[in-house]
Amino acid sequence: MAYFLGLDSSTQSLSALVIDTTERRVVLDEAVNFGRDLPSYNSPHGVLPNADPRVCHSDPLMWVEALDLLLTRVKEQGFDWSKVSGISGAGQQHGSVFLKVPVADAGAWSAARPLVEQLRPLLSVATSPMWMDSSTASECAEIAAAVGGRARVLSLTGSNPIERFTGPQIRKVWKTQPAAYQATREIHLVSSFMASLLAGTSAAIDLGDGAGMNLLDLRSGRWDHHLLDATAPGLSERLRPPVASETQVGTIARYFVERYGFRAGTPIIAFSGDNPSSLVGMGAIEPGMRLISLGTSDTVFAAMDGPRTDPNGFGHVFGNPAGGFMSLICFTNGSLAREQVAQRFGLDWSAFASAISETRPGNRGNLMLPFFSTETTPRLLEAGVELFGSPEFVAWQRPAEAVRAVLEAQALNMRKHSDWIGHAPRQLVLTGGASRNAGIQRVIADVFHTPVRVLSIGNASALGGALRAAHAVGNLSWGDLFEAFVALDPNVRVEPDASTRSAYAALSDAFDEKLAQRLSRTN
Ligand code: XUL
Repeated sequence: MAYFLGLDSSTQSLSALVIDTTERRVVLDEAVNFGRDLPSYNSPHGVLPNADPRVCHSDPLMWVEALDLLLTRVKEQGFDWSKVSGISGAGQQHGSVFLKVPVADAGAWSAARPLVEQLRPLLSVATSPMWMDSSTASECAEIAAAVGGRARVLSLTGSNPIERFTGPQIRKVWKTQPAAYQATREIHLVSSFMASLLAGTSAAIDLGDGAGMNLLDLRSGRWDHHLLDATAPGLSERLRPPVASETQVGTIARYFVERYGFRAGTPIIAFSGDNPSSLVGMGAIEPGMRLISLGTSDTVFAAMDGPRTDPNGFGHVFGNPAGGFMSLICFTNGSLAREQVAQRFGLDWSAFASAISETRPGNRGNLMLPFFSTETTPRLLEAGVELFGSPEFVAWQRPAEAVRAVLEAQALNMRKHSDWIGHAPRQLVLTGGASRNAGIQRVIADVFHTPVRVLSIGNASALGGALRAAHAVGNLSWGDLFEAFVALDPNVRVEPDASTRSAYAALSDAFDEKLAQRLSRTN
């Protein structure tokens, strides 16, 4: 029997998934929801409220407390943590944690006190900027100017300077909290921070997640010194060199052995970003599959042969944890936008799905620009929802049409901005909470004119962590692991309806026109 644990510290929850590679089955799938289970952090969706809608931070102590809570809860259910032979995992991308003492110097955690108490004094910056933040436009411009322009940053790092990326966020900390930056000796991504907690030592950032910082030279796999210098003084001393994703970054800290019964010496493999981890969890490490993750953010991604960049400048190149690269386009207005529409009309998710069968593809021309928050694709630094069409629709009096409108606009926006990835995909594979919603599956299949499938296991990011641990520690081949754990759900096979083509061609033109008007007005 061999058990491998994958953790996923995402925007709204921390989840744990354990696979048994001998019996070829998932033996544990459990999560802590930050809003519900840790209400004292005042972050119902994992993000702290802020008067400025562009500023999105989270309390890193919430992530620490969630780890203890999750491990305790699972232990109380009778699960035997000593069976786990290797651990890896993932974190929401781009978020940063600033420490005044490196974990390597402080990580001999005492098992007598909760981890959160031991972490609190180590933080040099109280709150962590996270991926929903869009407050660093001037820092992006400054970094670009210092290294010779945006195109230079794009060709080196695979992404334009992007507001939510870690480099511009670090620069903002340096500018706005100089004393705190001076006191900082170690900067982590959420992924390397979680790995460091478990290992009780400073875990390096992996190439998958490190590529989301505007600091990594994609081709050499090293931090680029011009970018480090352009971002903040002394940054190279505060970041460990990045490592390949299969690197062992430590073994489990005594704290977890004594408190939860983990086996001493259990290897910890570098954590990665949630999207790179999902690429593994969806069995898509070779080019050819097109994936859509419907979570707090919606993302479209695929493994790619070489680091090819988005000509429109919205997409990214990240490291593929199995080697090579992946493309990714992130849409900030994902599940929270869908939730806003559902809440407005008091709809549950099944009513949300039924709304699709009650309305017609193309929505009789009714159209929404669904930017409930600022958006990264396309880049919109002002939030704002706009409705166009019949007076009743525009007055929010048509619940079913509003549901269709948000889903159609999201799908049109995804299609429009993911064309550059390459050949038309044979099928789209969905993951994430919303991927099980039949209405969403139907709209995506029709808008992309492509068959839609979903995976049997919903949490691709945590599964990716478990598979990476099994590959690195258990020496199991990707092929065997994917055969055992990555299966398309045989019951979901949504074929596109050819009769919707003309309706969507018209709606797509209208969407392009309204979006162009909006962009020229606001940017
Ligand atoms: C990707 C991105 C989001 C977060 C969500 O670039 O910003 O998908 O990783 O957790």
